[in-house]
Amino acid sequence: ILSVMLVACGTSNETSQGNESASNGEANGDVLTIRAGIGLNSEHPQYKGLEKFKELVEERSGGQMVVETYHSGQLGDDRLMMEALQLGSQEVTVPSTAPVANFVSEFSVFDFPFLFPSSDVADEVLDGDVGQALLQKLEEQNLVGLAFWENGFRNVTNSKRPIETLEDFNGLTLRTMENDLHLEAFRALGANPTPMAFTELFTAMQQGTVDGQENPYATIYLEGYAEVQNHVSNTNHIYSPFVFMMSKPFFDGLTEEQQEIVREAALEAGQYQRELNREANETYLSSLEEAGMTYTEISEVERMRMIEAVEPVIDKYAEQIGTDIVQAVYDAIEAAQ
Ligand code: KDG
Repeated sequence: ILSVMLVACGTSNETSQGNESASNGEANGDVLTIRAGIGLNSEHPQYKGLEKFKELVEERSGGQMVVETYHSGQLGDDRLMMEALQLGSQEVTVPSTAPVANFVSEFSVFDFPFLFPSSDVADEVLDGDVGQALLQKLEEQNLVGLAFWENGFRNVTNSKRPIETLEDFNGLTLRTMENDLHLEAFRALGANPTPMAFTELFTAMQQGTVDGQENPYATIYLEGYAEVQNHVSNTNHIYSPFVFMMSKPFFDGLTEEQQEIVREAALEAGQYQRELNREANETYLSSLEEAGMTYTEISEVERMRMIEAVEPVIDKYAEQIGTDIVQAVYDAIEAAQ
């Protein structure tokens, strides 16, 4: 009877963990499984970063911690995964800062339109004091912010017309992330924005529920949006950071050594992810043109008009967030240049 029970036990263990390295882990039941889920697909640098995190954690913990990676919203959309982290039913997710602002409103500051002049400046600000102070705030929400990764500069695509001037936004139905600042910024530009989870976006464009969307070139290309979108412009309107976060109930249960391993791995995998991501965002604009999309450049004059159009929205949110944090971000940007 005992051997039957042991066999049964072994089997159920293996299926519940569903992961090759998990079943190779220690037999004493001490193996900790980290389920890490993202919305983007397995071709995206974000997923390559997650694979790097897995490699580092498994190697450095000697198999005591195993990482299962999930892409394409297999575990849910950004909001759902963050809620799962709060409850302790999922361990890691890497959302854009925009949906994070629904949990800690100050995160909206990083999504101010036309804020960061370059990725390098963004790195310095996010990895510096202000960025780290905001990661700390996640603890109030039962989340642990371990590192900033990169989504990148966002660009508008649509199926109706080239966007060249401010007026070209008029009446376009654009999907935005679920974030009020994004929504109001696109209203200020004249578009008709509608918030939606990333997991629903492709179908919405395919069925014509929305005319367009905005994302970095890597996402636009790798998610196959060229199949359902005709035009892309270098609006570069918002720089999107990713937040690598862990469930606080899970993190608190780790030994100090294990906490150090996941923290270091999140940072190192983040360096790797940022590099891959920058290459991808540079490469894929020409791939989009090859895939048949028309590319339109925004002139400096038009960009200035867009910047002016969103200014009242920025002022409103700066006041809401608190001028001290916003000023600290502006100062850090200036110091980084
Ligand atoms: O994995 C991250 C995605 O879920 C999402 O944050 C990507 O930029 C994104 C979007 O437009 O929703």
